[in-house]
Amino acid sequence: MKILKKEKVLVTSALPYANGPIHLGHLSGAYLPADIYVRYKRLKGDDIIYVCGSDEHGVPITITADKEKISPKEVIDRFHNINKKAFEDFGMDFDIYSRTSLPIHHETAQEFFKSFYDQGILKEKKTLQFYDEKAKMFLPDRYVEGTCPKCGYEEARSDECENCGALYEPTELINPKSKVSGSTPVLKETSHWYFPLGEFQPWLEKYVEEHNKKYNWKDNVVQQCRSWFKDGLKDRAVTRDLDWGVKVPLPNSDGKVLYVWFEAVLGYISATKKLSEQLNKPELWKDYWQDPETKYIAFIGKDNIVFHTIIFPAMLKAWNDGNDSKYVYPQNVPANEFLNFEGKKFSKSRGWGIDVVDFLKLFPADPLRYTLASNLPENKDTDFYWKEFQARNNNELADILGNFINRTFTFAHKYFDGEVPEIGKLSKIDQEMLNLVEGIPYNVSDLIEKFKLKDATLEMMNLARAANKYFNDSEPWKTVKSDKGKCGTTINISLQTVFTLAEIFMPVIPFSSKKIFNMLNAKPVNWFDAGKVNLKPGHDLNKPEILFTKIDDKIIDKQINKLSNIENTAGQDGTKEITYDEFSKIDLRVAKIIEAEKVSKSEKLLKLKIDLGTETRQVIAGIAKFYLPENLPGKKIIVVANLKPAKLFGLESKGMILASEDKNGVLKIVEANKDAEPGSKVK
Ligand code: B3M
Ligand code: ZN
Repeated sequence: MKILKKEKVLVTSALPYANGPIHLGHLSGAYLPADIYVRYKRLKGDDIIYVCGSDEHGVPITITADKEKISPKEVIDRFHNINKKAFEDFGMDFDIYSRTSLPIHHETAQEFFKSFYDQGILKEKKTLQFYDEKAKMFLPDRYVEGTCPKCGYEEARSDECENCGALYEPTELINPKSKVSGSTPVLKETSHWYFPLGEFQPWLEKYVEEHNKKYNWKDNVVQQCRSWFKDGLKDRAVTRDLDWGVKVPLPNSDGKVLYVWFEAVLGYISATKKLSEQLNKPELWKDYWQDPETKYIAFIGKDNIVFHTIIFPAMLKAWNDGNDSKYVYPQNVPANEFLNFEGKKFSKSRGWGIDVVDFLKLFPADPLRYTLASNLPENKDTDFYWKEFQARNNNELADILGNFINRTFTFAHKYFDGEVPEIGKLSKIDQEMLNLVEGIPYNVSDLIEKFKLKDATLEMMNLARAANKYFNDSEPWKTVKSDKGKCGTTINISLQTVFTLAEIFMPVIPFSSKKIFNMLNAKPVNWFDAGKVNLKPGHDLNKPEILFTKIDDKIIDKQINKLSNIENTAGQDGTKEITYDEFSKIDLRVAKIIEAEKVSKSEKLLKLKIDLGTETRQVIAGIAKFYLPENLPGKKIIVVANLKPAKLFGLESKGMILASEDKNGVLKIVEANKDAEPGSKVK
C-alpha cells in the first residue's frame, strides 16, 4: 500500500454567474466533486488551496437587471451573497469565495489584456454590429430580436433561432428589434480586439495530448478539444460593446469591456490574489500560480470545457511567452456531465428543479451530499430523484452507517463504561476486519486521485456494510454474557472502524463526520493512518448523538406532487402542449437529397437540392459543421414542406430539414426509410 508523497495543489471550480441561485445540478458538476477532492487532499496533508467566486459580468447579468429594472450591481450583490451562503451551508470548503467585480480582478484582467496588446498579439478588426440609436448602445446578440429568416419565428435572436435551430448572420435577421428600446437597430461599424487562438493551435494540441497521456484526461474532455482542433481554431473577439464589465485598458475604448469569458477565467488568479491579501501574505498567490511544482486541477461542467482546456491555457501561454513570470497550466480538467432532475433538464422558467437554498431549508446538507456523490454524472448525465434521495438517506446513511455506529456506542456505554475496551486474542474475523479497515484509506485515495468520486463514495459505504456484517457475525449480545473479553475485542475493533469511517467519509459528509469524531472524543489523523488502531483501550468516549433522521414518505411525496402539477402542462423541456389539429398544420414529407454544396461566406450552412416527388426544391440547412456535402446526395430525409420561404445569404430556402441535436450540440439528420417515396407524407 503506497503512501502518496505530499503535493502542492491548486484547485478551482467554475465561477457561477451571479445572476441566479445555484441549484442541485450545479453542485454535481463543478462543486461537490472538487470539495470531495480538496477535503481528502487536506486530510492527506497536501499543501492545497481551493478558490472560487462569483462571475459578475456578461450579458446574462445585464438581462436580469433590465428584466427586474434594477442595476447590474444590485443583481450581483444579491446573488453573490445568496450563492456564497448556499455554498457555505452545503459545506463547500473554499479558501475564498471571491467575485469578479472586485478591483483586484479588474486589474488582473486588464494586466493580461495589456500584456497581449503590448506584445502585439491582439488583432483589431472592424465588424458590423446592431446599434440602438435610442438607447445609444451596441446590442449584444441576446439583445436583438427579429423574424427568423428560415422559419419565420418572430422572437429569433440575432445569430441563432431557438425555434428551428437555424444559424445565420445578424444581417440576415428580418425586422430586427432592440430589446432595450424596442426601436429598429441599425448596423453600425465597430472595432474589436481578437485573440489569435489559431496561432496557438500547434502548442495547444501538444498540451492536450501530452496531458491526456500523462494524466489520463476524461474522454469527454479530450474529444471536445479534438473536435475544435479538427475545425481549426479561429480568432476570438475578446472585447464587447457593453458598459457593464472590465473596461478595455486602452485609450478611445469607452463603452468597450473585456469579453466575459476572457476575464472570467482570470478570476481564478484574482481570487487567489484576494486570498493572499486577506491572509496578509502578498506573495502567497505566486506560490501556487507561478510554481512549476503546483498541480492545478480545474473542476467544471461539460459546457465549460473549451474555455478551460483551450482558451485559458492559450492565454496563459501567451502571457508566459511574453513575461518573466510564468503561470502553471491546468494539469487536469475533470469536467462532469449534467445532472437532470426527475428525468428532465433543470428549468428555472418552468420551476423544474430545486435551488440549494430551498433544499437546505427542508433537509440537512450531508444526505444531499451523499446522494449526489453516489450518483455523480462523471461519464454520462445522471438524474436526481426524490425517492432515491429518501432511500440513500434512510436505507444507507441511517440503516447502515448510522445503525453500525449506534450499536457500537450503545455497547461501549452500556457494558464498558463509555470507554474503549481492551483488545484480546484476535479471531479470524477480527483480523480480517482490522486488515480491511487498514487498507480502505489506500483504496479510497486511489479512486479520488483518479477523480472516481462516485466509486470512492461506494467504497466508503461498503466499509460500513462490512462493519455491520462483522458486528452481526461477532454476536456481542451473546459474548457479553459468555465471554466479556471477546465482547470487548469486538467493540474495540468496531470503535476503530467507526474512527476510520468518520475519516474516510469526511470528504463526502463532513458535518456528520465531525459529529462522529466528537462522539469518539477524537480528531482526524493523516489520511493514510486512518485505518490504523487510533483509539487506545481506556480512551473516554462522549455520548452518542443521532446522526441521520429518517425522511418520511409524506415529506418526499409533497415534493414529487409539486412537480406533477408542472409536468401535466408541458412536454419535453417545457415546450407548450399542442392539439392534434395544431400538429396537422405541419406538412412533413419525405425528400431525397439530389445535390449538396457549401454556402460561401458561411461556416454553418449547406445549400441542398431536394426531390419532393412532384417537384424539386432548394433548402438551406445549418449542418455544414456536421456533414460533408459529398456524403449527402441520395439520403432520404424528412422536411417541413409548408414552411414560409426564407432567404439566407441571399439564397431562397423553401422548407426545413429535420435534424436532432444531442447534448453537445451535434446535429444528426433525421433519415427516412430507404424505400420511402420522395413526396410521401409523414404522419
Ligand atoms: N460563469 C459559466 C457558468 O456559470 C461561467 C463559468 C466561468 S468559469 C471561469 O457555467
Ligand atoms: Zn427559425
